[in-house]
Amino acid sequence: MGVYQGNPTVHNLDAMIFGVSFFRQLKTKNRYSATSVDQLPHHLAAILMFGHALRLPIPDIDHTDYMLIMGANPVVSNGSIMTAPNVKNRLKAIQARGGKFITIDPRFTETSKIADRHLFIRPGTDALLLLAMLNTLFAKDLVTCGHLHEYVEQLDEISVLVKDYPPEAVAEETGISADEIKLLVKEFCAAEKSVLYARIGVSLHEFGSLVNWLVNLFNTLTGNLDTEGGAMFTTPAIDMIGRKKPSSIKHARYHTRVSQYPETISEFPVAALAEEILTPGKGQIKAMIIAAGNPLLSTPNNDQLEKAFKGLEFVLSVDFYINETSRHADIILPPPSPLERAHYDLVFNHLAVRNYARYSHALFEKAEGSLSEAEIYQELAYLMAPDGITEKAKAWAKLKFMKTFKAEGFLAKGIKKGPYAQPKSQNNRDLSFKQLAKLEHGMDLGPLQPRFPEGILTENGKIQLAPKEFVADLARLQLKFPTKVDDSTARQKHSFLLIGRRDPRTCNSWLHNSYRMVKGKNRCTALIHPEDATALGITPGQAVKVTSRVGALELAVAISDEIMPGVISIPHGWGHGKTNTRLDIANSHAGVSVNQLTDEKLVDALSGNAALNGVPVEVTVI
Ligand SMILES: Nc1nc2c(c(=O)[nH]1)N[C@H]1C(S)=C(S)[C@@H](COP(=O)(O)OP(=O)(O)OC[C@H]3O[C@@H](n4cnc5c(=O)[nH]c(N)nc54)[C@H](O)[C@@H]3O)O[C@H]1N2
Ligand SMILES: Nc1nc2c(c(=O)[nH]1)N[C@H]1C(S)=C(S)[C@@H](COP(=O)(O)OP(=O)(O)OC[C@H]3O[C@@H](n4cnc5c(=O)[nH]c(N)nc54)[C@H](O)[C@@H]3O)O[C@H]1N2
Ligand SMILES: [Mo]
Repeated sequence: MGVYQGNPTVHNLDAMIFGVSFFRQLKTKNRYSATSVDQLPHHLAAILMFGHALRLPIPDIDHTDYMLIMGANPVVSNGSIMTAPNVKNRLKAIQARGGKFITIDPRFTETSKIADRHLFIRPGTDALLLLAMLNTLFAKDLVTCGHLHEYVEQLDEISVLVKDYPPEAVAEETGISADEIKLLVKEFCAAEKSVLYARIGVSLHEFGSLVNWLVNLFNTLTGNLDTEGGAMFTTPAIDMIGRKKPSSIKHARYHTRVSQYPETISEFPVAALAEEILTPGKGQIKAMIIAAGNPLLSTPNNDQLEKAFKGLEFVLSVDFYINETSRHADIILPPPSPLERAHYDLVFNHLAVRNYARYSHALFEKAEGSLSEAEIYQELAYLMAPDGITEKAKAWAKLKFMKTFKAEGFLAKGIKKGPYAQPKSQNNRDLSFKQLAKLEHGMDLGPLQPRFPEGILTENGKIQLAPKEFVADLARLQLKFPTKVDDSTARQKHSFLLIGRRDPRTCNSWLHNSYRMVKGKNRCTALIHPEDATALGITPGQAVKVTSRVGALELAVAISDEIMPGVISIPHGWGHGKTNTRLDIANSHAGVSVNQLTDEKLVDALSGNAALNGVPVEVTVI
């Protein structure tokens, strides 16, 4: 049995509580989710440096004077591991108080358009840039850990590791000049409060884990970790981290059967899913449960995964759409829509730029006879219990009958145990669930507060600056980018590096089910630079064929100097045309799936996270 939980799970209270526990009770190690086509490297850096997967640094955007944004486009995405409503205004406010923000991206993005400066970077080379920035810190004697001085370990080791990476050594490969790198560091250190924020552009990346480690290092060694205006940690009303130190490092405790990818926080990288289904032998996956996900469109090498799914003996999907994945299901269990259920954000309160709590009541009654997601998972637990999965599952089944356990009970308990409950809590707020449920707009719990040293959850209570896993992985970087630069991989004639793109009317693959979200001018285009277009003899709107190791696609070109030469950008989530059964999505609006080009073998080797950015492709005119 295998399980894949998609991204909407974390936006769904019932799925978070009841789904997650149900899947745990299946006792299968074959647990997959959208995490490994997303933020897995962030978790790994947090585990190894700070001791917990959710101890994720969040940029204190409302107080910073200088923000470096690397591989993120918050103006379109709304933030991500920086949950920030109205992010555009928050960015402009940095400028209004005399500060600056700068984007580093292979594309001049919607965020770059309002930034003070934009720097093009060649996809996949961010680790080199960060090593050079750290090198500059040591060379210019700018290292300071501020209030965390006593709580860091292995600083000397870092100074040695970054020695081989002066800005001059990485300028050509990254496309950013040595002077520019030095200026970035100078400005960053001169500002009173600075923060480096990096997101999916560098997480879905061959060196995603290294990059996230180096980002945390840079914030720490400039004295901007856990300080106002820097990279801070949240204090949510329901703390999913808990106060106890974790008993073990939740990484590489076991590995996948075929490619030996490591587990992280009890799940495997989804890049391994197809081979785990296709490869015969003991432990081969024969059945899948898919919850709130569409891996056949959202994960690398769609065609191979589709082939794998066709061979499965049983597929169950919990989804309200027939999508590329659920159409292979024997049974689809449709949950109510988001407006028919109550919500409390268990996860995103951990990622938000301000502490807050809000409980949203369901806006509409769910249809009579339909099951809530809580009921679906409890019912499944019950139905499977007679075969004796676990004692716990049986207990859950019983609870279902007694109808005593509701998400609200979980929330009430969580808030009571949390930091705002006691009358003498740090904020004297005396929060309870009952009170929260009455507040239509929730409760503002104030700006982010320093959490360290108490919040450092490593074994010895110190920040690990040089975890051995990252140090060892530097050899892989060195192998890919030998210090002597040659002009090979990235810039072979007419050879491109593929990156992604999001736009405001999409959310991964599923908003494309709505005609209103896909209608209008074609947005599923391949963006290339005018120089490349001229070299290939392409005119705007012309169709091209894009080919990678695993597949090929045909789509129209858009030409713009807002993309770096040698780079091609194609948005993901499109491609419902092949399979969508709804007539209102005309094929002309369906687009194509970029994940027919992304390669399941191209991963961040340390975490197994898919490298969906920086994929080498060929472009030919058709
Ligand atoms: N090339 C490329 N690929 C990418 C990315 C990229 O940048 N480039 N981004 C990646 C990222 S960051 C992510 S998070 C993944 C997302 O990948 P997935 O997590 O697989 O998400 P979707 O493909 O959007 O599919 C979500 C499904 O959940 C259903 N759904 C929505 N709400 C609910 C609900 O409340 N309950 C249930 N049961 N179902 C619900 C929708 O109908 C939809 O079918 O895609 C990844 N894929
Ligand atoms: N409208 C909309 N909003 C969304 C989503 C959506 O699909 N649509 N998805 C949601 C989800 S699940 C997530 S995870 C977040 C993601 O939130 P963001 O991380 O902000 O997502 P993107 O807009 O994909 O931004 C990634 C940027 O990285 C750049 N990039 C690509 N490769 C590289 C590289 O090698 N180096 C550098 N430095 N940059 C690179 C890309 O050009 C792009 O501008 O967005 C969320 N919000
Ligand atoms: Mo995501």
